[in-house]
Formats: sequence, C-alpha cells, structure tokens
Amino acid sequence: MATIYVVGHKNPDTDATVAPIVAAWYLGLKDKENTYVPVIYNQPNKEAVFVLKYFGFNLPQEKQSFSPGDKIVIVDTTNPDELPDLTDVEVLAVFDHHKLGGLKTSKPLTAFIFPLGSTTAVLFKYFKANRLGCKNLDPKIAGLMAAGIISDTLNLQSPTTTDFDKQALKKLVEIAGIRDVDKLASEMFDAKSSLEGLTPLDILKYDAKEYTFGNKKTLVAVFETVKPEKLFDIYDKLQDAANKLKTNEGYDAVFFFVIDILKQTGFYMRVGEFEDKTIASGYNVEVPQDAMFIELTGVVSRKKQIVPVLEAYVK
Ligand SMILES: [Mn+2]
Repeated sequence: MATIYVVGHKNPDTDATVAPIVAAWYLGLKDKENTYVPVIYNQPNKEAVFVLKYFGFNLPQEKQSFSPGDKIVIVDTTNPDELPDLTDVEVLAVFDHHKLGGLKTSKPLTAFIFPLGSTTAVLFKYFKANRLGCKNLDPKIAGLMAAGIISDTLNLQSPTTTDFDKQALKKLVEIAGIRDVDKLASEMFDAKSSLEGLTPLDILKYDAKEYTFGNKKTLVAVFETVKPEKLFDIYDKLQDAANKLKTNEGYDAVFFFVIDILKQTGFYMRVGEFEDKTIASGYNVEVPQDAMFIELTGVVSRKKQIVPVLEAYVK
C-alpha cells in the first residue's frame, strides 16, 4: 500500500485545485492497492475556495516538497518550474491541457494530454476512454469537474473552448444536478474578482506563471475579474509593486494583464519600457506614455493569446 500524491501547479486556480481531487477519486477507484491523496502546492485563489465549499469539499493539504521515492500524479501542468522539486520522485501519470512544459521522467508514464478547455475536461475524456459510465460518476465530483471547465473557459466564452468542453459541461451539470449553470458561473467570477485582503503584490502573484523566453526570466500574470475598474483604480500601487517584484526576485520582465470576463477583453498594464515595447510590437498597438492600461481587444487567454506572443517578442 503506497501513498500516491496528486498535485497541480503553483498558485492554484480552480482547475488546479479540483483536478487533483477528481483524479485522485478516479485513480483510487481503479486501484484499491494504493491511496491517492490530492494536494495543492500553495493557497488556491478565492474562486477555488468558493467552489470547494459549494460542492462540500475540504481544502486539500498543501505540499511544497516531496521525499525521494515518492510517487506522484501531475495535473494541469508539465512545467517543473510550477511544481515542487521532482528530483528522485517517480511521476506515474500526467493529465493536462497545456503545451508541453519540459517535464522529464525517469520511467515510462501515463500521459493523457489534450488541447481541451480544462484539465477536468481532459479527465472526463479519460473517464470515457476507460468506460466509466456517467451513472458511476459521483455527482459531487461531477460538480467539481463542471467548475473546472467553467473557470478555465470563462463559462465557455474563452477561445480555448472546444466542442468537447461544451458537451462535457452539459453532461456534468446534469450529473451534478446544477440547476442554473450561469448563476454558478457568475458566483464563481464574483468570488474571483474580490480583492479583499490582497496587497498589490498578492494581486500580481495571484495567477502568475514564470517563463524563460530567450534568456529572459519573465513573469506573466493575469487577473480575471468582473470588476476591472477596481484594478484600474490602483494602477500606481500595482505598477510600483511590479517594479519592486522585478528588482527583488530578479525578473527581466513582468507582464500583468487584467482580463474582463464579462466584456471578454484584456488590458495590459504598463510596467516599464521593455514591457511596453514588447506589447507595442507583439500586438501592434500604440502605447502612449500617459496611458496606464492598454486594451488588447479580445485577449482573454494567457495560454492561447498571450504566451505565444510574448514567446515570440520577448528578446
Ligand atoms: Mn487548467
């Protein structure tokens, strides 16, 4: 009997918080010999906390390091920079919907990766491939899966949304007995938009991912909200925090985008000259010196509309 940890990425959003629970539930069902324990890297965002409470789950335990010989399953990333140190850890499986992120393993593994809207949609596909009938899907687990899709696809509005996500969400909502999915989505987005108790630095780090573009250590932070004006109002504090973050943590560039969930558009926050130039050429927009935020029309997805541009233009 071994303990197998199921872990998602750092700064967990809803998908990275619920996918470990969903995967651990199913893997435990299939493999009675071992115990699957969902864990999170650090504190999840407010939307994820809301979702867990809504469907009656406890917060998974936090785990920032593994011991040599530990066996793990990774969900919602394959980027080692977003995970605890994996030296001497055995990765048994990966379930994800991102581009490959550089993970190396010492042994063969199960890798189930599809370009779908969320990891919970990938897991739904995996369940179907393994012939888990919908009637055997626990309704509360189905609820978490629905929430993962709603969150990552901004309720099926993001350009990352596929037909499979739409069908999966419909089915999962039915199994979970969710009466009004749009109401749930709006409650989730309200939870996500709350700035209560967050410092400007917390806001920048809330949904931030680190990349190396060329040789530049780059932070790409987004904040999805239904109240973008709350962030516009504190531009000076956010810009100051972003510049301090660059100095204190050695970033060559910090990009911060406010994503307006309702209007389905994005705003780049001016941090410094280097970021400005990159955005101006990458998105072919004017970046006036007196502006604070620049709208990038229709840009809502870091995965599909931000990272590929920055990857090409951060030099
Ligand atoms: Mn995800």
